[in-house]
Amino acid sequence: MQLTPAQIAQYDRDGYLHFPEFFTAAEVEAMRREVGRVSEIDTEMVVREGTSRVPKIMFRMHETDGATASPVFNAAVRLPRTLGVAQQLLRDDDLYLHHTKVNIKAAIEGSIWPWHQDYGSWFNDGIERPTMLTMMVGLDASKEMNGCLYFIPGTHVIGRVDPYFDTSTAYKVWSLTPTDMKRIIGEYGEPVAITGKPGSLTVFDCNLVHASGHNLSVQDRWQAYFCYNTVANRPRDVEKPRPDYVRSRNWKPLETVADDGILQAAMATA
Ligand SMILES: O=C(O)CCC(=O)C(=O)O
Repeated sequence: MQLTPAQIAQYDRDGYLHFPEFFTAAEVEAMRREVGRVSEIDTEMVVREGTSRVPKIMFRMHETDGATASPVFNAAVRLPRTLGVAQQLLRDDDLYLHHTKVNIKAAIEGSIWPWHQDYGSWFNDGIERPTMLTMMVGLDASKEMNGCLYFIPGTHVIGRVDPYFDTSTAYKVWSLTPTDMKRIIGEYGEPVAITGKPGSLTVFDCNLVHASGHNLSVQDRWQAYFCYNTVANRPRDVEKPRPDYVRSRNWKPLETVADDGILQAAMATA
């Protein structure tokens, strides 16, 4: 999939691009089946809400080894539509995944992600430059009521703002301070709700300021996140590195698969 110069200019200006219909219903169904399967597995890569069994975050489904490995997600991250778009936006053919995850945001129980920049924590992983982006895949409809993301368009150009470690949230996040957030919203304007149907895709820059609220509805809000980095920008060694499922050590350049790779993988494992 070739992006137009206008789409690339829009990404450079706003820090994100939204594609309302990116994956087919059959592809969404194949990914959802895998999320359901993996959510039952007991591993540290499936994080649950508090002490309950309710899944919250599921990591590392894109790899071919490990407890959460999923051939369907392994294909999803390498399609010409996904990997190819990441290569165009990062202006580099050699990419790997810093991590991938599925955020469940369970009905009623699913909790907030405070205002942050992803590069706020990825810098601490030893990554020197913000040549990174995330693809957010809608596996459910995302709405304001079920805890969709909010972006502040254009904030990626600020660069990394020093975060603090917010321990008040269920999943602790390197977050932006209230003082910084008031200044940023004053300067860049009101947040935009990123809503969409199942099968939508939103690509966003690792310095774009974003957050999400509680899921106040009675339906889960499943979304997958594929976080690409350039191989040239792989992390340097740091003291006490985070586990492989959040700070990958697999820096081999990703290779593209066929564009119907999700369905092929689903059929092969059925
Ligand atoms: O899934 C969500 O609601 C928010 C996730 C998020 O902001 C992140 O992973 O950086």
